[in-house]
Amino acid sequence: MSKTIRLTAAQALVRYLTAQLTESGDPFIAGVWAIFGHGNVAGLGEALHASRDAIPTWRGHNEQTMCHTALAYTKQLGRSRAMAVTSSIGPGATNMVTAAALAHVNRLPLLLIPGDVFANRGPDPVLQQIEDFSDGTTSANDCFKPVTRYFDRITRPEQLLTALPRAFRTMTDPAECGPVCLAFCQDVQAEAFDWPESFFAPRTWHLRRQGPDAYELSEAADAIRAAKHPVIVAGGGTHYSHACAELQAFAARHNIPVVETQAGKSALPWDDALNLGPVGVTGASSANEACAKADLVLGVGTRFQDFTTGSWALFAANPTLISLNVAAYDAMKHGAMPLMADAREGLEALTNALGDYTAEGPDAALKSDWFAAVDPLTEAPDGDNALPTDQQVIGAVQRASHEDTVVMCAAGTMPGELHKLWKAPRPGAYHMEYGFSCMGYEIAGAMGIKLAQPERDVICMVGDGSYMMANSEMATAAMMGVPFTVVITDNRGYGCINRLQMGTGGAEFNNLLEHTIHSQPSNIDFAAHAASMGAEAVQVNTIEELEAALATRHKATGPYVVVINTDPYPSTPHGGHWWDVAVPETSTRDEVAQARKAYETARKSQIAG
Ligand SMILES: Cc1ncc(C[n+]2csc(CCOP(=O)(O)OP(=O)(O)O)c2C)c(N)n1
Ligand SMILES: [Mg+2]
Repeated sequence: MSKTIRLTAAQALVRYLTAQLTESGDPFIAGVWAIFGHGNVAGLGEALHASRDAIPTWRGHNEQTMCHTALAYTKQLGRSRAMAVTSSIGPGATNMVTAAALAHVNRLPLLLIPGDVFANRGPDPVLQQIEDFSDGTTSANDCFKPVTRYFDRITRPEQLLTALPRAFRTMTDPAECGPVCLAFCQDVQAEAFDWPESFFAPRTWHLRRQGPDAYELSEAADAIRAAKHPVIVAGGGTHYSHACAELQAFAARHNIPVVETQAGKSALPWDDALNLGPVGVTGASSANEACAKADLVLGVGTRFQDFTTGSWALFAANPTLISLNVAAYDAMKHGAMPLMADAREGLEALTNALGDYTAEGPDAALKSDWFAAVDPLTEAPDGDNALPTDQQVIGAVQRASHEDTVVMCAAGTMPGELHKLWKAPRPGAYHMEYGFSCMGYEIAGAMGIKLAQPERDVICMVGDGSYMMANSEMATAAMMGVPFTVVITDNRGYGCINRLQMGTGGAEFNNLLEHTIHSQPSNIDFAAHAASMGAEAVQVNTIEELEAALATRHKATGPYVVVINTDPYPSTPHGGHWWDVAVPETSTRDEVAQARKAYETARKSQIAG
């Protein structure tokens, strides 16, 4: 008989977490974000307290945003480490469902441990229990099933012997990576069991690097050799595979231009001659023109989401499409020739197979024309009294940035504008959550990035709308002394959606605060609000004042917030590509009828799946 140790299920779970290591010897789970309630305070809470020297427990203010912090942390580290988040049952648990979906879309590891109802059903219905009239096994946590890669409900302690290794396998498997949910029945957390000691032996999780299949490799190499104007679309998988240097070398050796998705941006430095910039709906003319002419598109670690492909109207008619991706699902998308492999392994094998093949390379004028068109938009205005634009704000932040700056955002005007305009000097300098584009990721996410890379200068760009949706982790960052900069662009509403509404023929309605039903005009003092949570905060009125405020940001010991009012109407008119947003087929508005006509014409250029 192997030796056993008597622990509660919660104590066993925590002990197991501390024994799961990365290849560099760090615990894979860096810590646990926790908001306690009756569903986790007695069981898991006791276990986390007892192990507080081995694994930190942090207290946030909202279950969803605690997950955002955890997700930004792992995204910034290229998935090499992760965090866990625990909640009570009911609302605490369902608060995490949005974040689980965010993790699922972005293929990010996250260990969710919501409390669950009593397995023994003694007190049924326990406070916050959903009662399904026809299914006794349903609980609120079933909401996690479609948005996690692994779901389990722990109704007996010994189920952890299989559930925990499965959870870690999922979080560390490059192809299947995503959120896992161990819904932990609250009575079971407190039950004792005699665990084999071997279960808690330290285990190193190797991040598998899958090589390509010989047949797929030779097919892909033949297709590339036959191409004159190939283009590489660099996606987020390039970063997750830590393959940016290999991609740069591959592009250079074969003289193939690279365009970048939102998740892929910063794979190559912005000033590498082969980096033609951002691709797609929020892309540069340089990148999009190269794609329109490309006879072959090689996707590297991309999901080919609609912003990347211009809703599949961007690429030349029927280009050869190769998808180098670690997940078969993505490698086979949209009729692509699959090259299923880890990005780094795949590029290495491909370069060996291609030998001295070189493409014709990009037309250098594409890039210089692009910057000539957009650089003036980011310059400081000279002396006029107009409201600053978001583009001018980006210019000021860019001028204040350096090699170690990470600019981050998730939703609103800024993602599109930053994708077009931000000049990222090195991998990881641009952190955009655009898989779910989740308003409310920003402030909690900025904290996660700073926790992941304390040596970096983190700048969070956030609109007033996203700030209002979720800002309370600012107080956590102030309390924990996590310094980062927040630039709030206050255009008094949902500027980007207002423009989209106008672009689809709609009346300005219910987006800017002035176009809403109200009796008092909204007038939020964001600087005072942030200051009340312990941030250092300042309101500025001009780009010059913004630059002066940014220059002192390094002195702050916690969040440093700069608020600036901006004009909700201008966006960068250059570059970009059509995006499929369905316009009503019939309407009493002439503008809608006009927009519908343009929409029908544009749809004709979509490549069928
Ligand atoms: C959670 C969530 N709800 C709704 C949306 C849809 N949406 C995208 S951007 C946006 C408005 C963002 O407003 P703000 O942050 O002020 O940015 P602005 O465009 O005004 O600069 C909305 C409602 C979303 N992406 N996420
Ligand atoms: Mg706004």
